[in-house]
Amino acid sequence: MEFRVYQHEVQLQFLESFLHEGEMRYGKTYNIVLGSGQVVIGMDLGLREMCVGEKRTIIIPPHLGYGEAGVDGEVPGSAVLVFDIELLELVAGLPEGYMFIWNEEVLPDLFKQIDKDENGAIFLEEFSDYIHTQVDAGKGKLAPGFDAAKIIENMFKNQDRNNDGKITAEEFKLKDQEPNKTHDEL
Ligand SMILES: [Ca+2]
Ligand SMILES: [Ca+2]
Repeated sequence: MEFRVYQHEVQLQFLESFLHEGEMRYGKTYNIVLGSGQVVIGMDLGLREMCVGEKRTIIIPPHLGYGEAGVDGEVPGSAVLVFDIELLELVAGLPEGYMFIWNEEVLPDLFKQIDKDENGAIFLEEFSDYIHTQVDAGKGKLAPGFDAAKIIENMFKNQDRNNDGKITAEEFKLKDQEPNKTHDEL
C-alpha cells in the first residue's frame, strides 16, 4: 500500500503491507496528517522524524494498532501489524491549531484588497478568490491535507459575525486585534 501523509510540515507517501496470517496488500495511496488521528497510534509514532526517501519497517503491537477487536473483515483481532513504508513526499504544514497563516506582513488595507468590487462588503466568493490568490502567490498558506474550501468557509464565517453572508468593514478585524479568537481567522 502507499500512504500519503501530512505532518505539520510533512507529506509522506509510503508502502504498506499487512503481514498477518499470510495476508498482504499493496499499492494504495493515503493522504494523512500526522497527529490528527487518521492512522493508528503506532503508525503515527512510527512515521515521526522520517526523511523523504527513507524506508522503514514499522511493527505495531495490537495496543497501538487495532487492538483485540481488529477491523471486521480486514484485520484480525490482536494483530501485530507490519508495515514496509517509504516516505515519498513531505509537505509543509502549519503550526499546531492553525488552518491558515500569512507568510508575510498583512497589508493594512486588507479589507479593501479583498473587497474587489468595492461595494463595502466581502462575499464568500471574493474572500475565497483572495485567499486562493494569496496562497498561489506564496503569501499565505492553508493547512495541507484539509479541504481548502472548508477552511476558507470557516474563516469567512468567523468574520461574518452576524451571519448574513457578507463581511462588512466593521466585522472585519485582524487577528492581532482579537487575541482570543480561533486560529483560522485572518
Ligand atoms: Ca464586495
Ligand atoms: Ca455580516
